[in-house]
Amino acid sequence: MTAALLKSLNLSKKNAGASTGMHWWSKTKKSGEIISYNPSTGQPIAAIYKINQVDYEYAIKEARVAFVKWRDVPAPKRGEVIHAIGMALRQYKRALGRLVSLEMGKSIQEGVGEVQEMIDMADFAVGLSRMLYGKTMPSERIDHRLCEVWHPLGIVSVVTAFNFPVAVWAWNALIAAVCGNTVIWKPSPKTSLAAIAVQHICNRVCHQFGYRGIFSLLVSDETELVKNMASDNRIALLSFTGSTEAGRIVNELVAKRLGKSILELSGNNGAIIDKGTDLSRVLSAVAFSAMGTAGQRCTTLRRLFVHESDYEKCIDKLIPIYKQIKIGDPLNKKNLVGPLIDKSAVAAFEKTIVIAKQSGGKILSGGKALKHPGYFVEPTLIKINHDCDCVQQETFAPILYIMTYQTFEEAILLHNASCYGLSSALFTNDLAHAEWFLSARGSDCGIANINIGTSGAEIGGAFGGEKSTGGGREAGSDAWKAYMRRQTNTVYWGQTLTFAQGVKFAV
Ligand code: UN1
Repeated sequence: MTAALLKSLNLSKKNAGASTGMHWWSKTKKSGEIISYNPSTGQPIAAIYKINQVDYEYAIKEARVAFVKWRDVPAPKRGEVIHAIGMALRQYKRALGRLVSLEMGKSIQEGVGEVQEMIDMADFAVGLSRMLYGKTMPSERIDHRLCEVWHPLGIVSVVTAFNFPVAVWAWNALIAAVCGNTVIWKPSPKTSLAAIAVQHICNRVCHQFGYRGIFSLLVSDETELVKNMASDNRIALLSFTGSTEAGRIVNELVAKRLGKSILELSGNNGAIIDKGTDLSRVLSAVAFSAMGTAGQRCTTLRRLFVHESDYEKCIDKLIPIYKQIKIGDPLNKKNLVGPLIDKSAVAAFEKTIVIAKQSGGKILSGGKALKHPGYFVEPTLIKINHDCDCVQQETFAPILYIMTYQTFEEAILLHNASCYGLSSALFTNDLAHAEWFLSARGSDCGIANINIGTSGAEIGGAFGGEKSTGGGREAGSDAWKAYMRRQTNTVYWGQTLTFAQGVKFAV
């Protein structure tokens, strides 16, 4: 099955790790290989040759040359290329979704859903290609026109994580390209094959339009590469998805050269169930948010606050939901939860369970790694006190801490006590509480939802979070502005020059 799948995506058993266009795939073999593993079995799927410094320089040069041409292409024409990429993604939706599922381990529904998210991004970017609006402001002087225009930045680098191997690239790359930038992608080494498949699709489409170097790919597992990118003045914007720890290093290096960055870092998302909420209506949203993608979304629900009067009832209803969840091969659509990405993720899960128990946490369901091949763990529900240290850590696994509160005000305080600020949710029928949660004294996160879970954000909104989540915004709304530079223009078309602020300067 694997061989047929790779073939349907034009992938061979051995792929070179760098491409800037249809006819240029690196021939480098000396830097060694990265093995892509199937997390459901622990078995290798394929090997990819890593890039070297020469490949890196080549990609930068190509992206620079391509940018000089691409920035002059009218944005609606750039949109046509993105439209064709969206059409190609529709054609390969099933195969690419299966590859994502095979290599990353998310359920097939979520794998295909991720490709749908790319398609949605392509559609959004095409619309945007006719809407990169600048403002015109009234000038304080006669016969002057004052306005803003938006220009592309240059080379945009996109560093993505394993958990969304292709969608997060699309959030960044398709917007960046429609804005007139060229894009160099450094995917997670754990999901290189999905990235290579996407690069093949882009290469084919760009070739049809007579372009190369708009989208490039660099496959490597060297952390030095990301540091080099962060320090490289030729990269105008670095969009980085990863841990807060790594994001801090990237941020420092980019800031040092006064470059631009977009940071989408860790999260520790919380949800509040308001007093008296109909639990049967909300618990499937809670369960999906907590264990979808095996708890490996940045938006995964990790902290659940339930009013004390409903706490035990909520636990009684959640436990059977947890016990009946089907864990197994993500390519079998009966299974809702697949494996974690690798052995170290399982070790982190187990370590957190030990710490939670030592801190007085009670395991209500799950708590163990499965004893069969692959990196499967049980979705886990833990009754715990909010002030335990482990509650404040992000463990990239399906662990949900369930905690209690007395007043709504207290629930918001506990919710906002996290150092992260990505996604949040409130389940309620109380309009005043809903508005409170969404007000300035409510949730302090980048995403705040009412009566839906923390995960499953649509691309139309800007995606990102506050505090140690990094503050970046990607995907919809006006997130495109981060991929462009704003220029303020003043044009004088009269006969008698006047100066701003009423200054008289007679010469
Ligand atoms: C992430 O959690 O890493 O909201 C990205 C969602 C997806 C994207 C999540 N649209 O779950």
